[in-house]
Amino acid sequence: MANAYLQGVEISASQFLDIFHHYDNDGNGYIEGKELESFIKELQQARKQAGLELTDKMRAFVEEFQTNADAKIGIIELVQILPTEENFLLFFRQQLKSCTEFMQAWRRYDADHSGYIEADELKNFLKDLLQKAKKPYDEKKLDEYTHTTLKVFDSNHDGKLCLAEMARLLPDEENFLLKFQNVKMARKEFNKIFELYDQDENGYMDENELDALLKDLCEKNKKVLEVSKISTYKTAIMALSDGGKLYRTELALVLCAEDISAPASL
Ligand SMILES: [Ca+2]
Ligand SMILES: [Ca+2]
Ligand SMILES: [Ca+2]
Ligand SMILES: [Ca+2]
Repeated sequence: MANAYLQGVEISASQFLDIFHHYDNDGNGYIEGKELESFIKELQQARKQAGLELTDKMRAFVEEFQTNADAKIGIIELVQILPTEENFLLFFRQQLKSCTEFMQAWRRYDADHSGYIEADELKNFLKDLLQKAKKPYDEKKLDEYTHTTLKVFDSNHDGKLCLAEMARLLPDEENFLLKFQNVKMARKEFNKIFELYDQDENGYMDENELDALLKDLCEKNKKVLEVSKISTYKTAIMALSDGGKLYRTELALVLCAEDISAPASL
């Protein structure tokens, strides 16, 4: 039982995952509304039963969210309040503070440019994070972390992470990719748009071409995207590019709803 884990003084990474999935009833990657209500209630009960006080972090969390009906918390918020044995998920947060940093990391670790972070690439990512944080680890731990991280973020269960899945590592206010999820296009339409805005027809977007595209896109989707954030969007998306050359497959990660597996140079 996931709520029995809440009594624990320390929770393992996989127990933590069970807890998250247990309370995220609808599986949308967030604990919100009724889910959050029952999480808070059961957290308080479990601590009481175990003869433990709420920790300061838990108390602050309860105070902040108990009365906030619109609140939704992601996995990183949860990992920060539960006494998890290894808070390895927090290493991501420490390294990826902005959407631009996130996109740069994506570009680096999607080594085969498949448009996905597969398990072996995720493992390299985690290895670097652990080394940067000067955390001791062995091969077994690394495999466990990789497995857990994959399970946490792989919402569609295809065994690899797409950009939108991985972007849940970002704080919400930095995660404009969530918004772009709502303006993604079918492959055919995306290709048309790409050709239209690649004005010099050299097969990639430069910063000015992307700027023109984003302006029109924001104008057309004012309810979702923010015109005032165009330069933020642009900087982050350009971080996916190959030294300022944004090819079709890279832009497709953000704007195309379908899997576009054509070679980057087409
Ligand atoms: Ca949910
Ligand atoms: Ca890959
Ligand atoms: Ca996936
Ligand atoms: Ca161009």
